[in-house]
Amino acid sequence: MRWVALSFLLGALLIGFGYGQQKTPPSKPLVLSGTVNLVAAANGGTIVKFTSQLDDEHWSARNLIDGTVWDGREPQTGTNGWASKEAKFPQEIVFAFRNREVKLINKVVLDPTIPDPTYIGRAARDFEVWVTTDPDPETKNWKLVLIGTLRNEKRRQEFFFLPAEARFVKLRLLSNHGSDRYVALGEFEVYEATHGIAVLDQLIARLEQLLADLRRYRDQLAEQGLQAVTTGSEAVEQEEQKDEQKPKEEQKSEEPKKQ
Ligand SMILES: [Ca+2]
Repeated sequence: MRWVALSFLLGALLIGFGYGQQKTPPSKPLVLSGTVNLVAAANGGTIVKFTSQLDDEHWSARNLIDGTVWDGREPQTGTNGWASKEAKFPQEIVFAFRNREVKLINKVVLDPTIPDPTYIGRAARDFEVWVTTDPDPETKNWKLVLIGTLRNEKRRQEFFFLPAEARFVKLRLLSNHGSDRYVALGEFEVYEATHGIAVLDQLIARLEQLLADLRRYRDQLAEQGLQAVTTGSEAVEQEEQKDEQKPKEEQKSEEPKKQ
């Protein structure tokens, strides 16, 4: 099992480096993302402003960063999400990190999971992500970092972009999946770009361990191979001895026929 896991790890690493898919470019950059959702309310994230919300209770913009989505179970633990007042576009929501710090970010996750069935078409579809480092959220100095389209599916959908510094992140929704009532979204997440050198250090450490394991595996195989060869040659010798005896027996059995 250990070597199965090792082979899997090796394969995963090679694919990670792009060896496994040379013709099609990797969907994720080598620069990795952190695992802490910077805009989650639990992590100090806040909603700075928004263009509209359907109400301040069930469909509040706060629901975008509360760490839950509707799970369809009873009792329900997730919230509905956010919904706009009307199906008018664009709709914008501006987010900030803890203490309005500037962070280098490269990934967002949008989860269009809401109580409404997908065929009604209320979930968000086309969107843009804009950032600014300006201390004033009313600034006009925004930079576009991502243009994306969400599938009409109730699941988390990840989007990567080139690392960009941000004090505020603006989610700009351009359409839904057809409803003329409103546009809705279950959760919005933002992740920090992990420092490139730290990522490479981690990869080197993992590769060194992997190489050590592979050397041990090679030695083990060589040892087993040697045993197999030795055992094999003994078996061959026995077969050869049998073959040597066989013709004599055949000759013996053929002899009476000739008489
Ligand atoms: Ca939510």
